[in-house]
Amino acid sequence: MGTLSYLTAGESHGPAMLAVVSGLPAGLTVNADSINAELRRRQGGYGRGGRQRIETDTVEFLSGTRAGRTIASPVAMRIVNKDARLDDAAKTPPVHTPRPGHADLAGSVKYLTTDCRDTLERASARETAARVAAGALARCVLDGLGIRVFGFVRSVHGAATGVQVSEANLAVMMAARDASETSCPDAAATAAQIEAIHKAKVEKTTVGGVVEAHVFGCPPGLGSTMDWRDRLDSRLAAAVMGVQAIKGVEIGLGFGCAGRLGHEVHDPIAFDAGKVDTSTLGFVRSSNNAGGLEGGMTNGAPIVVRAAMKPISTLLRGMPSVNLHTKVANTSDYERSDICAVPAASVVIESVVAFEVARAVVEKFGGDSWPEMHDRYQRYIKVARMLPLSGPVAEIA
Ligand code: EPS
Repeated sequence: MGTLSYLTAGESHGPAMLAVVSGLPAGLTVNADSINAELRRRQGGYGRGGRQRIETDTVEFLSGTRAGRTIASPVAMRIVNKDARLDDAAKTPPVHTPRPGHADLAGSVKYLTTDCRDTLERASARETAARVAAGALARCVLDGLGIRVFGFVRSVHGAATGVQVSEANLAVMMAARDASETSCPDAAATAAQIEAIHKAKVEKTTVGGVVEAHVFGCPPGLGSTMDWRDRLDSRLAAAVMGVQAIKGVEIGLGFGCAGRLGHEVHDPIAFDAGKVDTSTLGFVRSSNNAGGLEGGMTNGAPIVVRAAMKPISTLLRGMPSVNLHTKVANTSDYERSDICAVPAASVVIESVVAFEVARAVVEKFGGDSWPEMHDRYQRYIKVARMLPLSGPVAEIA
């Protein structure tokens, strides 16, 4: 068995979005309802355009499961696009004036065409529906080990919340986030964010923001420091940066580390015998500036990932651009779009982070079936708590 991985396929106005997840162990209970709940969350949020009133994203399993459980083969999932019209030239006309900020110009030159639609249909953030399905499926592994992932909106166009999310207040934060139209667990910040989005709409422009994901319950040692490709922080950064419209990624204190002294940045280590049953295995920290990752590996503290989303590049007011046929200055084309998709991005970030953590779990513990993987996880925790070891691991465990 190799690694956990996934592939997505589908165009925004093609027949469907697809995700194929390979590398899951056999015997894992999969729940379409929990995947659909995440898909619903991704479709929501103040500032979304008319498309979300057309679509009702739900997942169909096409392979890899039997009677609600994985059978180790690749799991193919389909999300049907109700607004499918890609081959109808009248309904999806060519786009000749690229939108600054979108994939239109670079993609058209790259693929030697003047019709930006060939690229924009795949570049569209509609594709993130498939990524959320993949992440929600991978979460079945995390759920089985008590690892919880929580994503939320930190700010929209500067309207920010200062809330501190912790394992202790997670249920309260989750309820507050789910009650917020901007997925922000702070009612006052939500109101300011709604106002910022509304103002952008009136001004025929768009707004971006900052999203955050926290992962609670990871055992120490997920990821690796031995090869840069296996560092969990590098994989998380790549996965998050790979989401449409993301322009910056931070782990923990992130860019804030650069201006501080060493003793102000690094999280002091202490041992608390009363906390050996937690994910820290007793190695407690008074701060978490590292964002739960040291040397590319989890250290038992919560993982904290933050990302900056640029404002959506489809603007009702248009932007200065050039017609690719005539090379004459033109205002960029406008198609129905969103004013703000930061709340949706918080669900996407949560999903891609969950997938990378699940991948690290599968790589560390391995096993062809879920009972085998779970057993290996428990043995590892048991042995790690016994450090220093007094004999070969096989005898101890
Ligand atoms: C998008 C344009 C809009 C967004 C879309 C991303 O689609 P449409 O042109 O059909 O209105 O709504 O996002 C989604 C459809 C989605 O489900 O997130 C773009 O150009 O990136």
